[in-house]
Amino acid sequence: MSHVKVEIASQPDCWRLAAEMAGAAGLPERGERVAVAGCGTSWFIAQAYANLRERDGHGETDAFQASEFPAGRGYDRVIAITRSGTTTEILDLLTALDGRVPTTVITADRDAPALPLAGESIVLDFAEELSVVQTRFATSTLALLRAHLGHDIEAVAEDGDAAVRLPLPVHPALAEQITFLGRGWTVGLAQEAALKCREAAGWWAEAYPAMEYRHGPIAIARARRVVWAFGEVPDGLSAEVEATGATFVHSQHNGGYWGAGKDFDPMADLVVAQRVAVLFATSQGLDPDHPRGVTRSVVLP
Ligand code: F1P
Repeated sequence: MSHVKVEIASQPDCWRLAAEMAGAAGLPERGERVAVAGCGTSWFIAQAYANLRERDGHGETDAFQASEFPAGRGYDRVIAITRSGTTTEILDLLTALDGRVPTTVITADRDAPALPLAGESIVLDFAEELSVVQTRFATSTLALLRAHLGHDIEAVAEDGDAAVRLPLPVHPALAEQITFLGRGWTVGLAQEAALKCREAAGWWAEAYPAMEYRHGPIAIARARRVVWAFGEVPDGLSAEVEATGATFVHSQHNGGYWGAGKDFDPMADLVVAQRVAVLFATSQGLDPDHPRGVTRSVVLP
């Protein structure tokens, strides 16, 4: 079995462990103006958290790719998310911010070079991964940050327990392309789901804020293509998608893929999408742990 399959299945228990660290030093105070930076998967987790923190009234929160961080802006704290703690853009950002603003790094490796560059560090070593493709470190980071916002992570983990087991709603033989949609904090999750399909399987996947989808991207929809929405769905969108011949997937649509008749947390949707990405890889005979052209982190000379 691939490492990533094991890591995906372990996510709900990792989220429970992450939630126990919600009191860790270095997480932002209520009212602070915060920026969160990451690259790749870590950037999408930063987006999801930034939206939730602001939505929940904890303070203005921005998310940036580490490489595009706006150097001139004033923040009360900058949080850097990096599984490896080796990504060049993250190390450069922490170096540039040193002494100017309080910083916190969230990483999986307590020996990572990012640690001494940050004021505070939070190490989720239980969520470290052998697969190049990130799953449980990313979602455990989000679970930690959500727990700090006061979310009930046990309820989220119970949805995750179902998500690691239930039948998959998309089959590679019937889906040549997937577009993921989200609203608010699930935009970041939709981006991450699409990245998983591209990274793990070289599968054509895109992602958009759901209200943006009608502004052009819907032209991609047709038979044998899938539109998969996380969270709230704009009125009328499922019918518009189905009119193109594409398949519309949502946890609650047409009886849903949960078969349980209740709303599930969108982090559980992401788990299902991760499983689909792995299936897309293995169905082509690819190794999802070692995707073509992707390295565990990007370390530039
Ligand atoms: C960031 C990252 C991963 C991506 C790939 C390359 O790594 O962009 O998200 O999947 O493995 O590196 P990190 O800074 O979180 O270690």
